[in-house]
Amino acid sequence: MVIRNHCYCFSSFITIFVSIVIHSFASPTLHFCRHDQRDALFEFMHEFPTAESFPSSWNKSSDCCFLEGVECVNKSGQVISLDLSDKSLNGSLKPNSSLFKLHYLRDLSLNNCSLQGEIPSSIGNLSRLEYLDLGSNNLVGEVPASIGHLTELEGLSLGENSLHGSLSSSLANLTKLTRISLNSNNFTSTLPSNMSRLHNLEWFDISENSFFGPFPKSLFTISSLYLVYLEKNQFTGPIDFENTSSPLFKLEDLVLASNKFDGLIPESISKFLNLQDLDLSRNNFSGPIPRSISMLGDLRHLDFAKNKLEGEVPSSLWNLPTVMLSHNYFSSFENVSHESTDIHRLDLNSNSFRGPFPDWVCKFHRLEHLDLSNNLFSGSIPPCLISFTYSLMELSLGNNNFSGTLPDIFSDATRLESLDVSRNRLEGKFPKSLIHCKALRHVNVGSNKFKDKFPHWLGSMPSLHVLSLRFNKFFGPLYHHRHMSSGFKNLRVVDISHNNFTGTLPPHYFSSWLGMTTLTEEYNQYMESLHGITFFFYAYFDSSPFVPENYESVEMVIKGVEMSFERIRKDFVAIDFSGNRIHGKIPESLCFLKELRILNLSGNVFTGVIPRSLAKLTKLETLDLSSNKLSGEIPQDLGKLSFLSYMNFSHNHLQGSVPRGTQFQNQNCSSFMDNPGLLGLEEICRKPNVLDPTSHQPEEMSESEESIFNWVAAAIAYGPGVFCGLVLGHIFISHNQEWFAEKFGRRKPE
Ligand SMILES: *[C@@H]1O[C@H](CO)[C@@H](O)[C@H](O)[C@H]1NC(C)=O
Ligand SMILES: *[C@@H]1O[C@H](CO)[C@@H](O)[C@H](O)[C@H]1NC(C)=O
Ligand SMILES: *[C@@H]1O[C@H](CO)[C@@H](O)[C@H](O)[C@H]1NC(C)=O
Ligand SMILES: *[C@@H]1O[C@H](CO)[C@@H](O)[C@H](O)[C@H]1NC(C)=O
Ligand SMILES: *[C@@H]1O[C@H](CO)[C@@H](O)[C@H](O)[C@H]1NC(C)=O
Ligand SMILES: *[C@@H]1O[C@H](CO)[C@@H](O)[C@H](O)[C@H]1NC(C)=O
Ligand SMILES: *[C@@H]1O[C@H](CO)[C@@H](O)[C@H](O)[C@H]1NC(C)=O
Ligand SMILES: *[C@@H]1O[C@H](CO)[C@@H](O)[C@H](O)[C@H]1NC(C)=O
Ligand SMILES: *[C@@H]1O[C@H](CO)[C@@H](O)[C@H](O)[C@H]1NC(C)=O
Ligand SMILES: *[C@@H]1O[C@H](CO)[C@@H](O)[C@H](O)[C@H]1NC(C)=O
Ligand SMILES: *[C@@H]1O[C@H](CO)[C@@H](O)[C@H](O)[C@H]1NC(C)=O
Ligand SMILES: CC(=O)N[C@H]1CO[C@H](CO)[C@@H](O)[C@@H]1O
Repeated sequence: MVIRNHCYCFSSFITIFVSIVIHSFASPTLHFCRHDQRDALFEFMHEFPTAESFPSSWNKSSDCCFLEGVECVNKSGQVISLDLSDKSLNGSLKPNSSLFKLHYLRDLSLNNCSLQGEIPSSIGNLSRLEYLDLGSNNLVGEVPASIGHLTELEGLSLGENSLHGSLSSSLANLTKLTRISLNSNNFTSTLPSNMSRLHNLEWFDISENSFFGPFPKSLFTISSLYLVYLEKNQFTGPIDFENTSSPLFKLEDLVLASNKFDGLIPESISKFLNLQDLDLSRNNFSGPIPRSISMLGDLRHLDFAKNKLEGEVPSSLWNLPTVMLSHNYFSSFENVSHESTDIHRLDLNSNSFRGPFPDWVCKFHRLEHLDLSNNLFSGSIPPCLISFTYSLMELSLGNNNFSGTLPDIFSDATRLESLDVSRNRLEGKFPKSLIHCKALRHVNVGSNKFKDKFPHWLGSMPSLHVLSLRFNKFFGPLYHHRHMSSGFKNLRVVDISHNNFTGTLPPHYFSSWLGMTTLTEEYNQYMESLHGITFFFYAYFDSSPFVPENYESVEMVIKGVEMSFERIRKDFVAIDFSGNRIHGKIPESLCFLKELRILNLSGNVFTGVIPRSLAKLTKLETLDLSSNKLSGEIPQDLGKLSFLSYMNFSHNHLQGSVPRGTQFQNQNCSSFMDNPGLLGLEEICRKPNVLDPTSHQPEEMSESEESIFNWVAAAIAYGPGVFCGLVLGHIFISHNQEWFAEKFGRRKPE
């Protein structure tokens, strides 16, 4: 993408100019500056509350032509350029500002100066301006019509402000303009109906506004055009380039994304022979991809995603580095015979492709991202994919009809970050060669028929954030003491529900899951200061969890409702172990996972009491412990969890009274049923309560919560059995003496 902050300053020129002058006339008595110009400059400076943020050279004993950011004409001493970009002026441009006395200005750049208020119409007095850059400020109001007086203007940059209203039709008078940047404002108007007078225009960026009306055809009669960004506006109707008289050789970027354009993509698009970036995504285009697209030999990035395009995908696209066609109605490909070495990203997600895996894809030796998910592909996944696994970063084949095994082809896939083969009919073993994929962040093989033991080695993947094995036939113990060093240090979302996992989970089971833990420096230091335990925690706490901008897609049951996430929210942290045969106690170490929002342990064979320390999970929104063999009371402290909007304790052996607190009182009666010893349900079960899973979306947490340090300190004060913390570490070491001795060459410290 092209850089959006256009600074029209001539700073390098100024530097050269100034140094030449200094070297030639080092005498301080030589003055170039005109007094009226100097006075205007200093008056302008004092119009701002933060006059001290002007460069330090701005003092009256300096020649005003040598002030930083100022440029004069040598002989006359007229100030022709003023560039104060990135200086925080923190004020407004007054209508009677002395700035407007600088009549000779050709170049005015006040980009990123924290300017507020409106652009005064006196700006029209600077009639010699060639470049005006007020780009990245907090300017409001409308652009004054007087801008039309600036007939010498070549560059106009007003992007990233809060300007609104209509664009003065006088703009079409500014025939010398080569660059217009009005991006990221609030303009709501149509464009001038005939812009062909702007016959020098090269750069036209009006993205992220509310411009509306038909496609600005007249723009494309300008043969100097180099870049057109219209994305994120409200333009409607069909596009066409018929009046584009001759081929436009210069246009390289055409971005029309996120408007309401419709109709066919015209064959005339091929008039832009040097086009490199063509983005028509998120519109309402229909019909096929025009065949003429093959004439665009320089095209590198083609994005037609989220339209209503259909038919066959022409094979000429396989020569482009990036092809994004997701969320359309494409149904077939033109066959590919040649090898393609250029294509890096192929996204065919959510179309209507059917039939066997398109194994000519195996000829794409540099493929980094392949997304075929949400189609109707069937048959097996071919082992020939191994031909590009060394470059592969993303493989998404989810929600098709693939069957057979997932070939064990990943031993070279050291760049692989995301593997999603969920919602197919794959069976057999989970591919062991994935152990080589140290870059893995996201593994989703849910809703298949994989039959294997739990892949413990995934725990050693340093970046693994999302793991879904749900609805398969995985079996055997979930925990094995020999694998305890496998930390799952960065896991944020784990769903292994509805398999056949067995065994117990030791109390420390979750203690290495740092990705779900609120880490603080104090916590680290505290753990290190505890003699003996230091080693154990040190081994895990050597790096803080890496939280990426977003995750790939995953499906989960949230608050009792199956949901599918295309992008997972950064703060979404969830554990679903439901529907297995795990027995024994609920591990106390859950209480470390302070970032946890969803916890589902239902449908297992957990026994013992509900750990009171769960009340430390202050971000918890969903807690499902139903259908286990839990006994004892529901900890009263859980009533204080103010975000806990969905909970289910049904089908256990719980007794005692249900905690007070609105979250409990608002639950459905069924959340507590089949616990014969449970008391205090009269209120809850009397009211007709329809659970609305969309309600109670929690707001952001305030930062007022206690730090984990205080909480661990409290754990010690309360003593064993109350919280985890220290006690947990102790339990861990005594359970794993052999491992500890082997790892650190010494016995458990007393
Ligand atoms: C004014 O700026 C010049 C540099 O341009 C500097 O040499 C001089 O010391 C400054 N004078 C004051 C009073 O700050
Ligand atoms: C300014 O004056 C210097 C010295 O006479 C000269 O070299 C330079 O070209 C002049 N610059 C302009 C822009 O006229
Ligand atoms: C804007 O200016 C400030 C200094 O006032 C600077 O720290 C910041 O990086 C600038 N922003 C951009 C986008 O250049
Ligand atoms: C800018 O000015 C406003 C008052 O107009 C003041 O509240 C704010 O602190 C100032 N900011 C800076 C960075 O000087
Ligand atoms: C702008 O020019 C008009 C006349 O040309 C004059 O009346 C006005 O004072 C000027 N404004 C400023 C701020 O210099
Ligand atoms: C500009 O006008 C304001 C009143 O609107 C006045 O207080 C100020 O002194 C004027 N400034 C100049 C430079 O004339
Ligand atoms: C455009 O320029 C013409 C003269 O060149 C002038 O008559 C007309 O008023 C201008 N239009 C606007 C909107 O400034
Ligand atoms: C647009 O303006 C140009 C000259 O400025 C003129 O030649 C052309 O006919 C106009 N087009 C339309 C559709 O009015
Ligand atoms: C396009 O060309 C046709 C015929 O030459 C003409 O009638 C029409 O006004 C033109 N449209 C634009 C927007 O220039
Ligand atoms: C897209 O076009 C269809 C007709 O093809 C129309 O029914 C639909 O409303 C349009 N959608 C938008 C968002 O403009
Ligand atoms: C789960 O595993 C047990 C053996 O451990 C087996 O008897 C049982 O049939 C399995 N259940 C399912 C649903 O596969
Ligand atoms: C589309 C858009 O963001 N419009 C905003 C433009 O700015 C005004 C305030 O200046 C807002 O009220 C609009 O919502």
